[in-house]
Amino acid sequence: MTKALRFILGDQLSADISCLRGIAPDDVVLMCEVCEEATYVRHHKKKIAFLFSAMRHFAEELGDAGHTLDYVRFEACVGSFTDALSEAARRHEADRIVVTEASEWRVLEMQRGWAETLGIDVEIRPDDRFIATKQEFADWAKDRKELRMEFFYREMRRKTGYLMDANGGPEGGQWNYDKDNRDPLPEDAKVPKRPDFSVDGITEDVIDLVAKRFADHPGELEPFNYPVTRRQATYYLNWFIGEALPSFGDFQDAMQQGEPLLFHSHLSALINCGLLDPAECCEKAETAWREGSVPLNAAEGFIRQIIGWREYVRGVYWLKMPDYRDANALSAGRDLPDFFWTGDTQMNCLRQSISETLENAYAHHIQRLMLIGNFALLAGFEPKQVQDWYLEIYHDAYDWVEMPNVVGMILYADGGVVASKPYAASGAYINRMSDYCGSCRYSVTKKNGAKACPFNYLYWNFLIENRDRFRDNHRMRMIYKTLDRMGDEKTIAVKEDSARFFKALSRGEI
Ligand code: FAD
Ligand code: DLZ
Ligand code: SF4
Repeated sequence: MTKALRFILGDQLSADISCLRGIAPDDVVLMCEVCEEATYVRHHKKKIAFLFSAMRHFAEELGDAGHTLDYVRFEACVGSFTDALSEAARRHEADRIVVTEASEWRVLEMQRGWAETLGIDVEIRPDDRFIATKQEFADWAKDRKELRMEFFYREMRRKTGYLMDANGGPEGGQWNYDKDNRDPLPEDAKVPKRPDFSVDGITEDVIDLVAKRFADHPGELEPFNYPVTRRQATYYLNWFIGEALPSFGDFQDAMQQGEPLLFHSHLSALINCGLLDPAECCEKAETAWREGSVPLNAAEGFIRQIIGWREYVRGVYWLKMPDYRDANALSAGRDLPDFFWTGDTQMNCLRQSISETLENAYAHHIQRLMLIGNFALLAGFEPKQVQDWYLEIYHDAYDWVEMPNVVGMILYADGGVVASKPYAASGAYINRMSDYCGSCRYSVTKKNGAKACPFNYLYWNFLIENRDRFRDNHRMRMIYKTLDRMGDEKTIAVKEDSARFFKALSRGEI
C-alpha cells in the first residue's frame, strides 16, 4: 500500500488545487507554518495574520470534507518547508510526495531538490489556476522585439472569450478603455462602505501569535477586517461587483486622502492565495456588464487588470528569472529612507499612502505606481531594497507578482521589458489625480526652491541624469525637446534643488 503526502503551500488555498487530485483515502494532506517563510523578509504583521488564518480555516474545511490533515503550527518551531516535509514523511511513513509547483522561483527550486534531499519520490504538478500556462507566454514572447501587455491581453481576451462580440471582436469596438479610467474624484463622490468580517476564534489565536512572535515586523495588526475563508471571500467579491465595480472604471486612477480603497476591489490577496479564482472574478464582472448593472469601461478595466496585467507579470517573471531579480539597468543605488517604515515625511502624498500601507498592508495601484513607485524611480533607490519593501509590506505580495511590477514597471530596472518608457511624473499629475497637495508643506505649483514640490525638480533631474538612455525613446522625444529648451539657469536650479533634497533625505529631514 502506498501513502502520499499531499503538500499544500500557503498560496495554494484552492479546493481543486492540482496536488489534491486523485487523492487516496490513506493519503495525508500536509500544511505548515514555518519560520523561513514568515521571516525571509519581515512581512507586514497583517499579511502574516491573514495568511495563517486563511491557512488554518482552509485546513479545517479540508478536514470537514473528509481528508486526513497534518497541520504544523508556527508554535511547533519548524524551520523550513524542507524540514516540515522531512519530519512529516517520517511521521506518516509516506513513500511519495505530491505538490503543486510553487508560484515563486525560490520555492520551486526547493521543490525540485526534495527528491534528492529527502530520498523520496516527488511529483510536481502544474498550477493551472492561471489563464495562460508558462509555455503559452513563452511562445507568445518568442521572436517579439517588445513584450507589450496590451497585445498579450488581446490574446487572453480571445482565449477566454471575455467581453468578445459575436464576430470575434471586442465588445464596444475597443479592446481597451484605459482613457476612460482616469477621472479625478468629484467632491460629492460617494465611496461605498466596506462590509465587516467578524474575527472568529481561529483569527483571534493567530492575532495573538503574530502580536507575540512578530512584534518587530512592520505594520499594524489591528483592527483586522479582511476575509479569511472561501465563503467570506466570495461574499466580498459579490459585494465588490454590486457596490464598487460600477464606479471602478471611471475612478481607477484617482487618489483621495482618507479613502484607501475608493472603488478598488481589494481582492488581490484573496486571488493570490487561492481563495478566489481569477476566472470567476472576471466572469462575474462580465455578467454584471451583460445584465446592465456596470458600464463597459468598468468591466473591461477590471478584467484587463486580471487577465492582462496579472497574467502578463507572471509570464515575464518566469521568462526572465533568475537574472531578473538582480536587474538594475539605471544603476540606481540610493538607500531607502527610514520613512518608508514610519510614514513620517513632510511630503503629504507619501505620508498618506505609506501610513495607509502600514495600517492596512494595502495601497491601491496608483498609490503603488505613481506615488511611491514614481518617487522610488526619481530618487534612484536601489532595486533590491525596493523589491524587499514591496514584498514585505503588502498583503498580496509574492515575488512572482511584486518583482515585475517593481523591477519592470516602476523602476525601469529591466531596461524596458515591461514599460516602454519610465513611469515618471511631476507633482502636476499627483495634484490632478488626488487631493493630497492642498494639505502639503510643499507647493505643487512651485518648480524650484525650498518650498517647491520635490516631485517637480526630481522629475527633471531624472531626465537630465538619464538623458543618454532615454532621449531617443520615441515616447520621450517631446519631453527631451522641452528639456533641451530649458535654459542653463533652470537646469542648474533643478540640479541644486535635487542635490539639496538628497542631502536632506540622507539626514532623515524630509
Ligand atoms: P484592483 O485595482 O481592484 O484590480 C483588480 C485586480 O487586478 C487585482 O486584485 C489584481 O489581482 C490584478 N492586478 C491589477 N494590477 C495588477 C498588476 N500590475 N500586476 C498584477 N496584478 C494586477 N499586485 C499583487 O497582487 N501583488 C503584489 O505584490 C503587487 N505588487 C505591486 C508592486 C508595484 C510597484 C505595483 C505598481 C503594483 C503591484 N501590484 C501587486 C499590482 C496592483 O497594484 C495590485 O494588484 C492592486 O493594487 C491590488 O489591489 P486591488 O485588489 O484593489 O486591485
Ligand atoms: C507568505 C507566507 C508566510 C508568511 N508564511 C507561510 C507559511 O508559514 N507556510 C506556507 O505554506 N506559506 C507561507 N507563506 C506563503 C508562501 O511563502 C508561498 O506559498 C510560497 O512562497 C509560494 O512560492
Ligand atoms: Fe506630494 Fe508634491 Fe503634492 Fe506635496 S505638493 S502632496 S509632495 S505632489
